[in-house]
Amino acid sequence: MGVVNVTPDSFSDGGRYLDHEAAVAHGLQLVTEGADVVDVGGESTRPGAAPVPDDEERARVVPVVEALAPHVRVSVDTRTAAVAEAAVDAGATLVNDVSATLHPVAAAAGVGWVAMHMRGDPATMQRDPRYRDVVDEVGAFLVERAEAARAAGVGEVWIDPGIGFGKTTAHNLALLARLDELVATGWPVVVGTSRKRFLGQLLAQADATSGTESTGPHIPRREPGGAAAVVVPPDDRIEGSLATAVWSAAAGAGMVRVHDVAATVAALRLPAP
Ligand code: HH2
Repeated sequence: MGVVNVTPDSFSDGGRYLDHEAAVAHGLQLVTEGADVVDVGGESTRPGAAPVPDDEERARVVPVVEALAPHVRVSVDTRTAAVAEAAVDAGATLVNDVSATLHPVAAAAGVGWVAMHMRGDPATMQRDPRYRDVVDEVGAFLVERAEAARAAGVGEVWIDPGIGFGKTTAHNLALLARLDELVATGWPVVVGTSRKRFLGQLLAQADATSGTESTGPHIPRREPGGAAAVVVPPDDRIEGSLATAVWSAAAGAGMVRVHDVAATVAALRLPAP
């Protein structure tokens, strides 16, 4: 699944594809690079992001979905029923739902649904998230959501642990380390680690440990807003994105949601050892 963010403020590509032509061209480029699904979103869900009015989100997403749908399977990345419905009318056949509440829309429209786990909402989710056992809690939540969707009549249901959505780096790593437990639920699994902040943190740490901090391969920087952490910026997180995509696929995930489609497809095509 390749990502097209039609937003001014997404964490890794905000503003690059807000323009209609640029968004469509990027989506088509991802198809030539090997994406099976293109995920079109009109609202950033990065930590601290403010909600976008429904009309605005719909106006961003629908024309891009319409233009891409004849060429590739399109999913709509939204947590708003009206936007999901409009995108399905425009040709989307998968609702990628970070709120895990829109299964009635998918059931009524006869399309697929991705249920993602998020703790709280984007505005507040990274304020001290805590779990007793993150893998057990996320897994139980997703299975309950998937069963509700199946009971409501959704034929194609995916579950997604929601890497970075109300989770610390340790939580994200636990979910990846024990991804096989989510796979063992029998529901097909989607994973989205691409360019996420925890990778920026881990890459900066790895460079520091190997003594290459000042000479590369990455250039870490202090995060904006006076935050104390030093991280590798989003465009420079490719190694972490690829390593975790390959790891996820090897653990049994059926789909990975990525920005760097060509590199991910090449990495996933490597013969298994
Ligand atoms: N992550 C993001 C958005 N949508 N959907 C699923 N199913 N899984 C994810 O992990 C996931 C998602 C966040 O990434 P991005 O779209 O690049 O950024 P932003 O939310 O800032 O637009």
